Amino acid sequence: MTDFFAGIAPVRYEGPDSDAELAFRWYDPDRVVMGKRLEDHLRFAVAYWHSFAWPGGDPFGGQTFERPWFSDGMEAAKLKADGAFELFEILDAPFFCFHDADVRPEGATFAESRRNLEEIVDYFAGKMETSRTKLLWGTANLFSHRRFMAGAATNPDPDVFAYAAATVKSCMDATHRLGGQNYVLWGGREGYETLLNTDLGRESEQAGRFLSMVVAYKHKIGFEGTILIEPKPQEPTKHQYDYDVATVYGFLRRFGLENEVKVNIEQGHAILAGHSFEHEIALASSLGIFGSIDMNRNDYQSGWDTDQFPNNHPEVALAYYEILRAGGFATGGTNFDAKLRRQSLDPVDLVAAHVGGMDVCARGLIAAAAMLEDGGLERLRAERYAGWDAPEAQAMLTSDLASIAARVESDGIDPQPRSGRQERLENWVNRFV
Ligand code: XLS
Ligand code: NI
Ligand code: NI
Repeated sequence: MTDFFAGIAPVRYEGPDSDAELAFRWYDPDRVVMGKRLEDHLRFAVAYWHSFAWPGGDPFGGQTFERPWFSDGMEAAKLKADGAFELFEILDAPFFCFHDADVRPEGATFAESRRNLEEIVDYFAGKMETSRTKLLWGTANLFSHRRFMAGAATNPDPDVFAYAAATVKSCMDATHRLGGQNYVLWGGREGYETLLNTDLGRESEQAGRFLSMVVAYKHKIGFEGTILIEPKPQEPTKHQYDYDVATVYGFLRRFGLENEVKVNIEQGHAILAGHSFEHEIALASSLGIFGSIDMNRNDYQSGWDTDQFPNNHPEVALAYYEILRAGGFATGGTNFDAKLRRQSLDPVDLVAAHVGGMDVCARGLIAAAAMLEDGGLERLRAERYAGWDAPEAQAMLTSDLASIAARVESDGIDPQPRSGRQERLENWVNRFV
C-alpha cells in the first residue's frame, strides 16, 4: 500500500451534468451501444511506463516528478506496483500494459534482470488475484539501454541480437504467465541514423528472422494472445523499418507472417507518418491486420511524438468509427500511451488525465456508433460504387486491356463525373459529434 493517491475516491459515472472534478460524464461502463457494454467496446488500458516510470524529463531538463517509488531495487519496484494497482482501482481500469524496464530494476547481468522481472511478475500475479485489472499486453524495452543504441534485432553486433532475443523471450514468458491478451513489438531502434554505416538489406532480413522466431515461440509456449507490431516512422531513429501500416504489411508478406501478426496503431505515430489515425486503422482492417490502438495525440505545432492524452472527441470518433466498422476489438483495446505534461506534478493530475481521456474516447465511440447505426456514410459509399455491381463491370476485373479497349469503343463508353459530396458528408458527420 502507498498513500500516494490518499483522499482520491474511486471515480464513477455521474453523467454530463456532473460538476465534480473527477467524474465520468460519458464513460458509463455498463451503457450498451450496438449490443455491447462500453467497457467491452473500449477495453481501456493504463500504460505503466508513462504513468509510473517516467520522471517528467524533456530534452532540456530532467526529473520534475517526485514519486515514492523513484529509487533502485526490488522494494521500490513493488511500491511502484502498489501505486499502479491503486490507480487501476480508482479508475476501475479493465487493463494495463508494461515493458520489462518499467516494472523491474535492471540487474548486473541478464540473468539477474530476468529474475527481477520474474519476481515482479509473481507480485503482479498476486495482486491480480483480487484486482479486476487484466493485462492487455506486455512488451520488451529494447530501446532505452545503451546496448541497444544501434538497434536490437537489426544490430550489426550478433551479441545484441542474442540479448534482444533473450529479453523478448523473458517478456513473452511474463506476458503469458499473467494471461496477457497480446504481445507488442515496437522497434524504437530498429532503423538507422545514417546509410553511411548501414546495410539496409541485412538489417531487415535480421528483423524478419527475429519476428519469425517470436511467432514460433508463441506457438511453442501455447500463448494464445496476438502478436502485434507497432508502426512508427521515426523517433528515436531517423528512419525506422516499421514506418506505417502499409510498410509493416509489406514486411509481414515478405516473411510470410501476415496471418500471424497484426498491428498496434498509435495516433501520434500515424500523424508522424503523414497519415490520419483513421486512415491507418481503415487500412489495417482492410488488410486483415488490425489489432489494437495506442491512444494519444501530438501537439499540433511542435511536430514530434508528444504523447498527450486525447481531448478532442470529434477526432477520436472517426477512429472508433473505423474500429466499429471493422467489427470492434478482438484481443486489442485502447491503451493510453500518453503522459502528463511535466508541470503536472500532483497525483490527482494522473487521475484527471485518465478520466478525461476515457470520457473523450467514450463520447467519440458513442458518436461513432450512432453514425454507423444511422448508416448514412455506408449508404453513400454503396451508391458511389454501385456501378461495380453490374456484370460487365465485374467481368472487366478478370479481363484484359485489349478486350476492355474494344468494349469502350463498341459500347461508346463515356464516363460522366459525379460529385464526391465531401462537404455534405462532413456536415453529416457534424450532426453526430
Ligand atoms: C513509443 C511507443 C512505445 C510503445 C511500446 O513511441 O509508442 O510507447 O507503445 O514500446
Ligand atoms: Ni509512441
Ligand atoms: Ni505506443
